[in-house]
Amino acid sequence: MSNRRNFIKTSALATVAVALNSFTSKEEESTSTFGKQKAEQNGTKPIVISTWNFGVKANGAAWEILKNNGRALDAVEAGVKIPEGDPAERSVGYGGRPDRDGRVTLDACIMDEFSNIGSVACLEHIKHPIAVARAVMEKTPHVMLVGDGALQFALSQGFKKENLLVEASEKEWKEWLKTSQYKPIANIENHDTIGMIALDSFGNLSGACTTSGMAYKMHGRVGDSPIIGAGLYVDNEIGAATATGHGEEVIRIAGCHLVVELMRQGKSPQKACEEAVSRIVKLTQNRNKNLKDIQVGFIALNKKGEYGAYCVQSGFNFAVNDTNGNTLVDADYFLK
Ligand code: SD4
Repeated sequence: MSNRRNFIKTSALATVAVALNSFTSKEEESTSTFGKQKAEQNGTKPIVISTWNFGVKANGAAWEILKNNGRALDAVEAGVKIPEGDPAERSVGYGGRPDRDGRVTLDACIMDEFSNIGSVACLEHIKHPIAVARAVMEKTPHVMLVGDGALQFALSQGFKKENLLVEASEKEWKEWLKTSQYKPIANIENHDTIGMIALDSFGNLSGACTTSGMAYKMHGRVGDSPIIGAGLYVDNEIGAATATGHGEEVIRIAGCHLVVELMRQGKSPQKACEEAVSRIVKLTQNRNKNLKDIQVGFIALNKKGEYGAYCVQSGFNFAVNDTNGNTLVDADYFLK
């Protein structure tokens, strides 16, 4: 009996080992494919765009990689890690506002030029959820891990368990508990999700998106940001898009996939973002909801390095870094 148990245990371990080996070779394969593309560097001018004010600093980190002929995937990961690691940024990573139970739960996803994808949702105690999302992409046969499972995986990969609730966020949360009024506010202080999309000098696109989500959300609530197709989408033949704002509305229209598909149909990044926002406007009106209570912003980039952005109401901005420098731009909006 015990022999049989040992056999089962050993063969289960052997299966895991084989599976892990096959992931490693998948990863190596994609790296070497990229290596081939490196040899075929095509003179594309790199560009990176990202959401909100903190996009400027984040773009700076991404640009360091892009300008040295690095890969867009590495650039977007390095870029979004800047606000993730900054405790003064209170809506992403370390320092993010907690849910209504006082728990900081993080959502993130990443997508590369080969359509490899990785995502984590409702992840606690890990400062850089984007790096865990990348590990999900590169080291597991899955595309998404959530909650405790995501944390266990992160710890197994050597990520450090940390307290992410900073004093200022805890103080605000305790104030909020006095009324416990739940009205998700996005866009009020220019500091929400960071979504970043980039085109490298090999003509390849990648994207990353990371957030602590809506402050004081229900525990376990997941928004659009870790959902491939909603908060982020990349198609290396066409373009990339990422979103910020009320995640429920972005998920409802599978927002970023829609933006990329509109670009596939020939729309410019600007027109594609406008049409996705008009879809949200229409569905909000059909459902008799007040548009004034909603903010969603999209940014998009195509294969030629053209970009665009659009949102429901004023207040959304994004940062663009290319060979001309790094600038913050106010996005055009629907509710005038
Ligand atoms: C979410 N989209 O969790 C995120 C939050 C955000 O501007 O971007 N707020 O729904």
